[in-house]
Amino acid sequence: MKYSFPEHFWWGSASSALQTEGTREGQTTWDYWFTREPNRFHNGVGPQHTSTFYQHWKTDIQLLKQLNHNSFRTSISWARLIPDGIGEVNPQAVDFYNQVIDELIEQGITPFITLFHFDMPMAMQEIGGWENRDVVEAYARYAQICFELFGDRVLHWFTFNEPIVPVEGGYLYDFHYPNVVDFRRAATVAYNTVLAHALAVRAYRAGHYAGEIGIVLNLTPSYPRSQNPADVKAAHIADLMFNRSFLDPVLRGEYPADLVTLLKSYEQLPACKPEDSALIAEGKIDLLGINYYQPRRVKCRDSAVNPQAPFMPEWFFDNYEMPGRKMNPYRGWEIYEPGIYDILVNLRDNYGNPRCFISENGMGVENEQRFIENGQINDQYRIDFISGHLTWLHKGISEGCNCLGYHMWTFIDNWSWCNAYKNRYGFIQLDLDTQQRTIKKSGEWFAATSLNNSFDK
Ligand code: BGP
Repeated sequence: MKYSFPEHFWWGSASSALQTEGTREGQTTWDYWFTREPNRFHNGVGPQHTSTFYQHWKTDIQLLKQLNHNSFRTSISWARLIPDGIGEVNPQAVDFYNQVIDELIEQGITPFITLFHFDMPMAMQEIGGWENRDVVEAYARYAQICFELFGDRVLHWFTFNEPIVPVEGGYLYDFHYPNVVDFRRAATVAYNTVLAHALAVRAYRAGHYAGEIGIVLNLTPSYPRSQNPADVKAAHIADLMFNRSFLDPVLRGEYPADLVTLLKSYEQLPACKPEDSALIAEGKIDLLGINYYQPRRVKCRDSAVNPQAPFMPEWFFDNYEMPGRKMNPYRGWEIYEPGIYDILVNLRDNYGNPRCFISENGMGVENEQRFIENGQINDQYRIDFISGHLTWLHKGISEGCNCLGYHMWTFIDNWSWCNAYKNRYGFIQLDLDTQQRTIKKSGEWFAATSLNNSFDK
């Protein structure tokens, strides 16, 4: 069967500043944390070992063109642009981002720009990071500077990439700096991130720029083990905590009432100011980026909560390992293609069918060298992964969902936070010693799909 996509469908990939660029003036939390605890990073490889986009941006953009990308998302590094987060703008950074943006446009690739992809300037973290409203203000200033510098050419802006991940990683589950385990502080970080988002949207609207502004959320549809009311309730709470805590403010302009009630009853609500609600309502977006990697399967808890244990989302559910689920064993994530369709249908039916696109989807695989045939990685599993998801996306579009494109994570194998280079995601293989880039079979498949705006399966 042939799967064709709407005209002007966005085909591309996503990356981020910290994971690709390399050497930078301003320090981020990642640089600092690595000096403190290198053992937290796979094989002790830290954020200085990137795919060197800062040096190779021009030839890398040629490779994007070879992949027939018509669009590409990366982020601006706040710490590169404003090394201490709040002071002087670094002119070399302005030159660099201008060159990248201009070259992308020159090559017919529409730049999509994220303002924050997990990379907090260390100077901002030192004064409390997202827990401090001064940092929220500093971010709003940074966003405004970006709009002024690049907003004449960048027409698709994203305030944050997966804003719940720094909340989970840094304040609940100990996989990002500052490694705090404290729900109320996590809720404060989440809340202040929403305020920062809304301030950036406000600044964008005030500047009357030609483009659009949105956010990228990692949506994990929550499936209950069964239709038993206790399982359904568990899935509902997981959905409130992990999806709707950001989805509702950015699409409806307010938090779900039952999330607020729940957190209030456990005394976990962050400090709010009376003027916040009006600001949050101003944060409604034009375009939603959806990162989809895995579903969340839950069931009601089997055991009573230990009242001495720190308050956690898991007070309300247990994770459920569905028998027979398809796994990506390297990343430990379930592969569930219909999830993409369920997300789109939920947006269509419950959120007014917003303009959206898949901003990340991908499969990280370990030791891909074993699949080399005639000098090229034959990653048929990745082609199957992509085409499997695209068929469900196609079904969503054919049923009226407003999905405008599909971006993969990522174009060249890159450094992946605590996993460093353990799992490779790229359309293009990166030789870490020589920095040589070689297109994988999936890259060729994607280039053909993008060119034809269709694929056969
Ligand atoms: C997303 C992030 C990316 C990227 C990707 C792959 O959550 O936006 O930055 O890293 O996941 O995940 P990981 O690197 O953890 O394997």
